[in-house]
Amino acid sequence: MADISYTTTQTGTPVASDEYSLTTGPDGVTALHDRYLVEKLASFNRERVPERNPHAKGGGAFGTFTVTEDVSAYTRAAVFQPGAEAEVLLRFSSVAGEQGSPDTWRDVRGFALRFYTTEGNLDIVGNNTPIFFLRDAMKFPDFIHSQKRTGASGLRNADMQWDFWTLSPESAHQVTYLMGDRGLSKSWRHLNGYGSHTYQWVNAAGERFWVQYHFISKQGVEHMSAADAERIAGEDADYYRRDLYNSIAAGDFPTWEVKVQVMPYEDAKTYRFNPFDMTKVWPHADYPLIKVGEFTLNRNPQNFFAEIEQAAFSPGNQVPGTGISPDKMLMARVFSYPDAQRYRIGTNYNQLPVNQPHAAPAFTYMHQGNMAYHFNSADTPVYAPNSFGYPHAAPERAVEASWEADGELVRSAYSLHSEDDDFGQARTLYNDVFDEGAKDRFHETLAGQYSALTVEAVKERFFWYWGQVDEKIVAGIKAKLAAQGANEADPIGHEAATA
Ligand code: HDE
Repeated sequence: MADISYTTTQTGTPVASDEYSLTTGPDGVTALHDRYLVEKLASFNRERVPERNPHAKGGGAFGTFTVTEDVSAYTRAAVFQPGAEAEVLLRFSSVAGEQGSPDTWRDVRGFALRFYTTEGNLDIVGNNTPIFFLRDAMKFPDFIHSQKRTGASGLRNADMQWDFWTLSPESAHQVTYLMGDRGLSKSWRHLNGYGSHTYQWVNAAGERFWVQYHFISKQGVEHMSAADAERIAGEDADYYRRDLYNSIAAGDFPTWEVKVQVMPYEDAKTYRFNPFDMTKVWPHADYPLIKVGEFTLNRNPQNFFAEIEQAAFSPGNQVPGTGISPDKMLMARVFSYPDAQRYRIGTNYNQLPVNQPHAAPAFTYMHQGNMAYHFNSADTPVYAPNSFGYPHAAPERAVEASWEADGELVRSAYSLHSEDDDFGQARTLYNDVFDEGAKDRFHETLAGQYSALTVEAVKERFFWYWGQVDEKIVAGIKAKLAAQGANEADPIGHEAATA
């Protein structure tokens, strides 16, 4: 309930009416100086901040993380010490759809996890897949453009999407995930999350390790059929958002296990796959999963706009004992997320309650800028170093990720490790992870995707691309095509490609 029983202007003045403008007589002209009318209309016109591009449609909740194991041999980060607890915020999202798009369009799902730790906010901003379409950030804007809308008609277009993918063979592993069951999750509660990149951990002795984060749903990983996804897309665009909100409101709190794969620092140089190439996984047989703890989502946001729409995650939000790696995509994201958020929300977006550290003090000499809210005490200098004993850097507290790097500045693909290629791990996923049912649904989906293509060159490359993964996939697609009518348009939100 509100603290008072009456409505006011934004500055607290009780208002005379919530329904009538100020006019000369009941039928006269409207007074320009009707401050409340002007204030309400002006506020209404400014209620939107630019939506995320991508990941516009989403939802999230708060919860609690607890460390149940001892991984202090690998990291000194306070949040991962035995018995440690931290508040978390998790935002789920889809990638390509705009804010009003249906939750159940086939897509990768964002899994943006924030730990409010005693050493600052730690954000692991990943997806529900352990890899990604690309391995160099330079192609990211083009990739997202190809997933969204054509310049002329403003419609989504299968030819555009598959033209980009089949000209970017590094995408094959992730597209295999996307066109498989993981592309149509049963709900946000029934999917795993991944850091997707390689990160770095540093222990108390300063020893460095490379890690991959895995967030394993204790609800299980379940999918829905393409037919159900398409039906629900028409019935309830907010199906996933509603499911999460109502589950938590009913006390049905979803839980994920937090696990990591740990690679000794020196292994990276000779590992059979480039561990920093985010189109690749580290097979669990090489580096098994190690449990760290669990988190449970148990609190819905009080206000969706303030706490979820304005939540500003960044892969650059690391804490002492954790850090990034020389993954070209990850290094670019560290720049891009704050850049997007300064544009979307404003200069002082980290002063918003949801983005403030909740369990750590913050002191900076960064000040002013639009809508600055926090400020230092009057006697505080506005600079460091200073002669008055005010805060300055404490290197012993700041433990940053590091690695050796040298060489001439070049524009080049990564150096190849012994088993690096664009299709091998997609082949393993198809043959060793997909069961017969999953393979059959995969063939059906790809036949539906193929049916939306109209450009001959793309149609030819489509079969080349899947043939590189495994000729059995091409045979499966063609069997489905031959069965006619087997291909309901896949619920990915495409318009007819020729539209
Ligand atoms: Fe994002 N990404 N991304 N992305 N991404 C954004 O941040 C970007 C990438 C992911 O729930 C944006 O505030 C670049 C990989 C999620 O708030 C933006 C590159 C992965 C979310 C942005 C990538 C992701 C975003 C959009 C290539 C999985 C939603 C507005 C280097 C590992 C986070 C914003 C939330 C959001 C940039 C690639 C996942 C534009 C430049 C790889 C889950 O800053």
